[in-house]
Amino acid sequence: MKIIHSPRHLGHSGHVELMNGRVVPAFEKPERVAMILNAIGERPFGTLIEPAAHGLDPLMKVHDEDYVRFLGEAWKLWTADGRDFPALPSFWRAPGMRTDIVPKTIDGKLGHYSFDAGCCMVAGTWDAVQAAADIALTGVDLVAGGEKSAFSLCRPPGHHAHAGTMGGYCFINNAAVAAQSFRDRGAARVAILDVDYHHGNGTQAIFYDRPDVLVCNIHADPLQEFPYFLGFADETGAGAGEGFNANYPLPWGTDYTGWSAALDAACARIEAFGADVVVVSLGVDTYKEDPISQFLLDSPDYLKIGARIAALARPTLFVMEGGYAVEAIGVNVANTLEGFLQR
Ligand code: OKP
Ligand code: ZN
Repeated sequence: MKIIHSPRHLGHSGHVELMNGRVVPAFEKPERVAMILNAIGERPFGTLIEPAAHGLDPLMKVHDEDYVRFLGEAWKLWTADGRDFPALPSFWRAPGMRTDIVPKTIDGKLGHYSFDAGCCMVAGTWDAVQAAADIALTGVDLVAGGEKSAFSLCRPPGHHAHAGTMGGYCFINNAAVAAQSFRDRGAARVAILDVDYHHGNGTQAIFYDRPDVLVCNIHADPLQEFPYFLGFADETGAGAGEGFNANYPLPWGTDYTGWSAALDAACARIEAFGADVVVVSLGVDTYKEDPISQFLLDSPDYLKIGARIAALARPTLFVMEGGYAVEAIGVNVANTLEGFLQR
């Protein structure tokens, strides 16, 4: 299996987030990728390759043009105001306020284009974000070109990003960009299987009214967990997309027994859909020691997850999302890929 990676993610570092009301170093940090590369390097299945540049057009097929432009200029606008520290949004709309206004100044724009304070920006953020999208698109090149599978080692992650909104550490929705690219290269039916601990609200929203991309999400119940305001079981799609979105919310404390029942249900859904290709939003923050999560999966469970996904017997692109237990993230990702390849 080819693993697509770029050192350009290293530019997205030194950023912060809000945790329990305090500013803390971001959990979504460069060490995550280093640990994954270490673990993969110790096993025989991976060939590391660099992404090819694909430009911004494939991003704008799932994102708004003005949003992509904003991401590209945000750091310049922030520093033009004399600030030499990381940029963080802290103002948002409430229901009832104007939605038809895009503020002219950077603080207003940061609020307009985000839904939380989870997307801190530094000088290298935009370059890292573009590299991650190229990593996803290079994975599509490989799988659309006939490889059975590939692993796009994206960082930052993407599944919380909406068409015009960043949030939850995510700027560009790498999995959505990949799914759209598969469609554009002739796949009639694309399934996205999101196994990250958090609901992939952005991915759901992007494809919500479309019948050509089935989105299945297994995640912590939003009544208890981020992103709180989307990801419930009664969200099944809209219009032509009715029936093509499936959510499997699970309570805090879910172990592999409960989690794998949802995986089986999601896989049955993907089989019934007749997916030509599967994009896996691979988060391993379901791990029992994850510092921001409340599920109880253990490292050997990821071998079984990989094997179950392989049993779908479809071309498969793994796209990296979350996982914050740095000491175990590598083993958990490598186990998933190994379980997939051994089946
Ligand atoms: C991104 B991905 C802690 C509060 C939660 C958002 C979590 C984003 C997870 N500061 N912040 O789905 O792994
Ligand atoms: Zn997550």
